Amino acid sequence: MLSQTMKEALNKQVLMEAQSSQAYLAMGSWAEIQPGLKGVTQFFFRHSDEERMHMLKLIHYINERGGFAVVPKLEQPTLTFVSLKKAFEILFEHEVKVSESINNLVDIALSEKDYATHNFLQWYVNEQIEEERLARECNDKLELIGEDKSGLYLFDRDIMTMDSE
Ligand code: OFO
Repeated sequence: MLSQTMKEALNKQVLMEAQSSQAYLAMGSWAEIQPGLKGVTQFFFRHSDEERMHMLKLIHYINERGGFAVVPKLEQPTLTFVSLKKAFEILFEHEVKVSESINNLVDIALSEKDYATHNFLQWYVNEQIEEERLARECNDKLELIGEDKSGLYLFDRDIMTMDSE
């Protein structure tokens, strides 16, 4: 059985995952209308789907442990980006915030001796290591590429096979 504090904290994470999904959906929609970003477009849409899966996992867990998962109201995410680099910077910063939030949940689980939730959260801890690594890698590559169009062409091609799963 989840404590009230744990229920609220997990529901906040549901919101965060839903916001992540929306944010990456918006990045996908933006990328889709840019010339030559087919790979990046797929990457953002796929990433958005993954975030929805992260949210669903939490929803099921909360409900299975005697809580009630609240489907949150969402704000409109950022819709346009000055550059692809900027979009990836935002993505990386967002993932760092998500990791902090997961760590905070782990802290709560430990302080409450809620070992089931602690165990459940380990999947998210590992996932965040992967997501941060991937986002950092994309940012590093885009930094190297700069304004080089052939570099961007290769980045767009390679990102189709670079994913967190
Ligand atoms: Fe749910 O991992 Fe990204 O945000």
